[in-house]
Amino acid sequence: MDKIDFRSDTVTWPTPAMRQAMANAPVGDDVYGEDPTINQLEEMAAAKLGKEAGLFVSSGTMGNLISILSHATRGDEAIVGEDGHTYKWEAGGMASLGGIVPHPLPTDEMGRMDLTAVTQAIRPDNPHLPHSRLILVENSYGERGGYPIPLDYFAAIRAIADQHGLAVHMDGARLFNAAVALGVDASHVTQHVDSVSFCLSKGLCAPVGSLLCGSADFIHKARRVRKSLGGGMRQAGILAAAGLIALDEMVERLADDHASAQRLAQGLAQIPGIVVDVTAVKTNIVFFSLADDVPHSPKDIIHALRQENIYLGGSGPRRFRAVTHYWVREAEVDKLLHTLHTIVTR
Ligand code: TLP
Repeated sequence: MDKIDFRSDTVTWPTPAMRQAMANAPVGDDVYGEDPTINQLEEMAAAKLGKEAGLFVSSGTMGNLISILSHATRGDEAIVGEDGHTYKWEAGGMASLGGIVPHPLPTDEMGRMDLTAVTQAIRPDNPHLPHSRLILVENSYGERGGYPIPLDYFAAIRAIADQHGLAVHMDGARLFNAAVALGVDASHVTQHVDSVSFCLSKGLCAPVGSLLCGSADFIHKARRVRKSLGGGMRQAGILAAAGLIALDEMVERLADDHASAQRLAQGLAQIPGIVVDVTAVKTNIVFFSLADDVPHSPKDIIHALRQENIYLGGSGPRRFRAVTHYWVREAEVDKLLHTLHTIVTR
């Protein structure tokens, strides 16, 4: 990479092997279902997640939106964590484009909604009320430093959903980070949900794309919704080729990114004026803050780091977010630590 970029794992460039595969990918018109590379990727993704079918989509946001619009309709309600990505960071798409009412609930230190609160949020059959239709979950949980939520939570959510006839969708943008951190197969993480979307273009380094997976009937419906949103992409096998490599070669190594995040968090804890909870770092996202007595503003610090070609994201008035990935490893982590130490203590 031409810079040291900790702002997100979305900034990752495709690997040389991906660029090669993209150049050589067999393609066809995917709206006709004739792109062999996309068909292969959709089958591979579904098989890996233990679902019947998959759908290649342009982004995580689009995968979530298509899923929500396929499960629910206008006036329906979706129960969702108040800091969940689908609620907070997707431009209100479920409401603005689908007429679906989000019902946000607080989440705990892992990103879990309280199960009693979830049950109480489900509406009785009453013409005054929206129709509860969907529960939205996320794993790993972005706003909790990519916390890999243990699977018993999803089993409990499934039981509630079944009791009340609701569907469950998982935003698994960083599903494989969760699976690697939990030490389980990705299909175990997704076993309790009806549908799941995951991103190829974050830690897995593909340039574009996400997959939505679920039952064959659900994906049939989702394909129509994708078309209605303008998401039919024709010869996109050129992108799916990178996705095949992402799934084949880039999953296991996510453990390296988690190790980098640990190294970063432990190093940050040694810098006077930096506050970080090392124990909260389980995957590849590190949140940290400036102590009250540090005279610099986060804006100044981000600016000073940029002078050294290091990019870091702000996250709230005194808080930062650093995300580790394929292109920032030990040497880059150490450079960030060293430079930050100099800036914060000067
Ligand atoms: N998240 C981005 C920003 O939008 C915050 C990031 O840099 O982390 N679900 C989760 C949990 C995500 O973190 C993201 C991206 C998405 C969905 C959306 O993916 P894209 O960016 O492909 O639409």
